Amino acid sequence: MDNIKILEVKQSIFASNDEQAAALRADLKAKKVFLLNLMSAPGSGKTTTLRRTIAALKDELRIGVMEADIDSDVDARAIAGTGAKSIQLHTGGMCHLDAEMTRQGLEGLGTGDIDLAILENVGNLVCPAEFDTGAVKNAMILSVPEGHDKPLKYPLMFQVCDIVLVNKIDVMPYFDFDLDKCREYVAMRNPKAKVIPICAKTGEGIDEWADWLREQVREWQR
Ligand SMILES: Nc1nc2c(ncn2[C@@H]2O[C@H](COP(=O)(O)OP(=O)(O)OP(=O)(O)O)[C@@H](O)[C@H]2O)c(=O)[nH]1
Ligand SMILES: [Mg+2]
Repeated sequence: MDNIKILEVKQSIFASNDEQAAALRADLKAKKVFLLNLMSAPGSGKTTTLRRTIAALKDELRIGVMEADIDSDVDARAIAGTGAKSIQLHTGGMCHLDAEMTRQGLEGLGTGDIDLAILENVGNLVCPAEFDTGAVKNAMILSVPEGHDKPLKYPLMFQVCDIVLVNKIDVMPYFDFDLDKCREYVAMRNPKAKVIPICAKTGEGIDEWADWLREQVREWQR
């Protein structure tokens, strides 16, 4: 396999993050590139879901993925295995990406030949929610073993997300995970957030998620 490109991205200390995020979004709009920010706790299934998402959409959309981690290149390698363009971003120990770091990542990825750029943010339910990356939409994954009460404990993450994927529904019989309660708690934090149960392992629910994402990209490019 080809060597994976690894980029050390640096946090901005100059301008306000919100201003930089707004400028990045405007630039992406002009270029007709849709940026999705995907967040979750470590191990909830971001990379596995992205592999499924790429398989579902790669014939219709040109996709590039930025894998952000504190160290290693395992996720970018996993994405490269799908044939999609990928780059590994190292955050120098930071547990999130800000808009400037995301801009550096997009520059390293190259957006001239993609419709959909996806940022797999650092696995964490707190810091990533606090920084607007410049993404058009925010998505998060809550996996069944984490429990249905997470919207109560990490309110901001659920407030900033447009869509919540409830992953690992194949292991539902082994956990006391109440999907109705989960939907209720997500709605308490964010009545507009869409909730889709999925199983990245088997592909269940991925079509509904891919349909939603395809529609968002088309709308942005119109
Ligand atoms: N049973 C089951 N396991 C899953 C599912 N999705 C992912 N996994 C497993 O969960 C583990 C973590 O999945 P990843 O996709 O690496 O999760 P991640 O969120 O990208 O992890 P980090 O990047 O380390 O935060 C792996 O062992 C996956 O095989 C699922 O739907 N069901
Ligand atoms: Mg991952």
